[in-house]
This record gives sequence, structure tokens and C-alpha cells, in this order.
Amino acid sequence: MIDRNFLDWPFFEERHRTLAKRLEIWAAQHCEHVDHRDVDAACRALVQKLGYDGWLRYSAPGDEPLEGIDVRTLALIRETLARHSGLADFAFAMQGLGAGPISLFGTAAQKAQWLPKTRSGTTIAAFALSEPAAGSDVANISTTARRDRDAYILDGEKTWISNGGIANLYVVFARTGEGPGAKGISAFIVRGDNPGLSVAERIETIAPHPLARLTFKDCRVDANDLIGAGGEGFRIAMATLDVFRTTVGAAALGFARRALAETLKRARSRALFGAPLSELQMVQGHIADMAIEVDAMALLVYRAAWTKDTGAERVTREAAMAKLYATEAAQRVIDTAVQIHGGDGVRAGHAVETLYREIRALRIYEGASDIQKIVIARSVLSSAAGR
Ligand code: COS
Repeated sequence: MIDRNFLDWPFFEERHRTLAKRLEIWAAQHCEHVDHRDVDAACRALVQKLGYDGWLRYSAPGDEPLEGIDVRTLALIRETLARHSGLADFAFAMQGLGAGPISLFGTAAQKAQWLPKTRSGTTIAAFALSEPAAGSDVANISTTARRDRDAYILDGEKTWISNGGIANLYVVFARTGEGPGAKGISAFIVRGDNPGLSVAERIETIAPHPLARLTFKDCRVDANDLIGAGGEGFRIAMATLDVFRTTVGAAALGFARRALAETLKRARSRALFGAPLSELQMVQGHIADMAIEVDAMALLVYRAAWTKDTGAERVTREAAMAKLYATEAAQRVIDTAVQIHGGDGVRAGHAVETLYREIRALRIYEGASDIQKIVIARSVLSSAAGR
């Protein structure tokens, strides 16, 4: 019941279609019955399985013999996994985001040391940017890293860190002071067992996954664990998000496709006023709106991915549009799916009830919807000024 026609769009090559077909079979076997009672254990198992069966090899390429990141592949994988299991999508996505700064900006030695391990699923990765007083305003982070001979010493706090508590590798952004605001931030590799790193709090959310607040106290890292040059951290964070924001849109698309599929199943099988729901014009109107939104999401997501893959230096605007539209539209599609399911739509454990909880955070993390609007408007205004 899932519409696969989009794979014939000109954004894709044969390798994408082959991968999507293979992953569909894998996900149906491994992702439909994930046990959510212990999310740490479930995520560890999923990362291991995704690594063992080769899917994580796409999450963080950048060292020989693999080529660079292919955003269409990442998006197709996230869309497919999200359609089957939000936690499987999360496990895949966080390996990519956590290792992303190394994959995109690391030295050959950093890539060789870490990427084979994140791709095999033997090392779990995390991206530590947000702070209690600086979530949307990244330039204002206050965690510090001071140079001490051949090391840096990190002090401060990070919060809302996905995989916090189970990660073996954290990419941490801290203020090194080369310049004010955005110009004085650097990115560091911090090992999960560093004695200066501790988990201050595990955070529970409406769609549980491993999430924590972290404390850094006299946390010493080798100077070789600096990613890129000192002061480049803001640019590294933003460029990493330019890749992964598109894939957040892809996950939202996967959730929305599942909601539409569940709705079609329901509308055709449930009778009301003597006929299947699908014969009621009001329901048909909802189905039409859902289908249009799903296609519009897919167009924006794969436009952004294709633009990056075919060589654009920056896709900030395209990625922001894909993330903003897809996450907001998926929320509407899923809300309609719940409504059409009636009481069953809010029954704990029903597919659409789970989707209703899972979609909400995507409108917040990796840049909330209002931040994406700022990014888009600035880009449009500056293009207009240049004309
Ligand atoms: N790629 C490369 N460079 C970028 C960039 C990008 N995507 N975005 C900005 N930069 C550069 C800018 O060009 C600018 O450089 P110059 O000073 O040399 O011109 C510098 O970085 C500062 O950019 P800007 O002035 O736009 O920074 P702001 O502080 O105004 O903030 C927002 C920009 C709000 C867009 C940014 O803080 C943001 O994205 N916030 C949301 C963060 C987020 O996603 N948090 C979730 C964490 S992960 S769950």
C-alpha cells in the first residue's frame, strides 16, 4: 500500500532504487516489533544490527574506499526505517549526526580511527551542541575548552543530547575564544569513558529514546581531538546540520507515509452509515489532502538531497525548507490519521498513536520550525539584495 512511484523521479539513480528495495525487505523483517520497554537496550541492539548488516556504512563515509556522504541515500534509509520503526530511524540517524563532523571535517587520522567503528555499530555516536541556556542560539554556547599544552580542558553542560548515556563517542562544541560569538567555537571528539564527562540527568520524553543532560568537568582531551581548526566549530555544526536537517524531513516523510497507509487500510475496511469510510466524500477529501502533503514533502526533501549530492556547496535554504515543511506537514497528516481512526487512533500502542507521539519532537530538534523560517527568510532576502 506504500506508494513507490517517487523512486522513478529524476532525483534518483538505479543504485538508490536497488537500495530502497533491499532495505524495505530488511526493515520488514527487523524493525516491526522493536521492544520499546528498555530504549537503551533497544537502541544498542538496533545500532549493532544496522552495523552488522551493512546499513550504517552509508551513515558516515569519508575515508577510503568509500566516497563522501550521499544525502539521497541517507534520506531514503531514514524514510524507510521511520515508516517501520521510529527507534530504528533514530538509531541510524544518530550514528550519522554524531559522526557527521568527523566524516565531513575530520583529519584522515580521525576518520580512520572512528568511522569504521561507527559504521560497524561497535561505537555509538552523539552530537553534543545544545546547552540549557543555548538551544536555538548556538553562537551563545558557554561550555569552554581551554588549551593546556598538548590538550584542551572542557568545562560546562550540554543537554537534550540524543544517545547521551549510551554513546562511546561524543562530538562536543565548546567556546575556545578565537573571536566573539560564532567565531570562537570549536568542535572536539570526547570519548564516552572520559572521566571528566558524566551524565547529570536522563530525560524522558513522549516518544522515549536515549536522551541526557551531560556535565563536563576538567574534561581533558588530546589536542589531536580538535575537529577542523580552532574557531571553526560553528561552521562545522551548521554544515553538518545542513546535511542532516534534510534527513529529519525524510524521517517525517516516512512517518507520514505510514500514517497515510494506515488510514487507507482503515478507510477501506471500516464501515460507517452502511458503506466503507472510503466512500464518504469528507474522508476522501482528507485522503486527498494527505496524499498531496506527502508528495510535497517528498519533493522538497529529495530536491534538497539531490542539490547537495550534485555538488552545491551550501544547501542551507533547501535543507531548512525540507525540514520545516516535511515536519509540519507530517504532523498534520498524522493528526488527520488519528481523527479518521476515531477512538483507536488514541489507543496506546496503535500505529497512529505511536506516530502522533513520535512526530512532535522533529518540529523541535536540529533547529525548531521558527529557526528554519529565520534561515529561509535570511537566504531569500540576501538573494534578493544581490539581484
Ligand atoms: N554553513 C556554513 N557556514 C554557515 C552556515 C552554514 N549552514 N550558517 C551560518 N554560517 C556562517 C555564516 O556565514 C556566518 O559567517 P560570517 O560571520 O563569516 O559571515 C557565521 O556562520 C554566523 O552565522 P549567522 O550570523 O547566521 O549566525 P546566528 O548566530 O545569527 O545564527 C542560526 C544562526 C539561528 C540559524 C543558528 O544558530 C541555528 O541554526 N540555530 C539552531 C541550532 C540547532 O539546530 N540546534 C539544535 C542542535 S542539534 S539537536
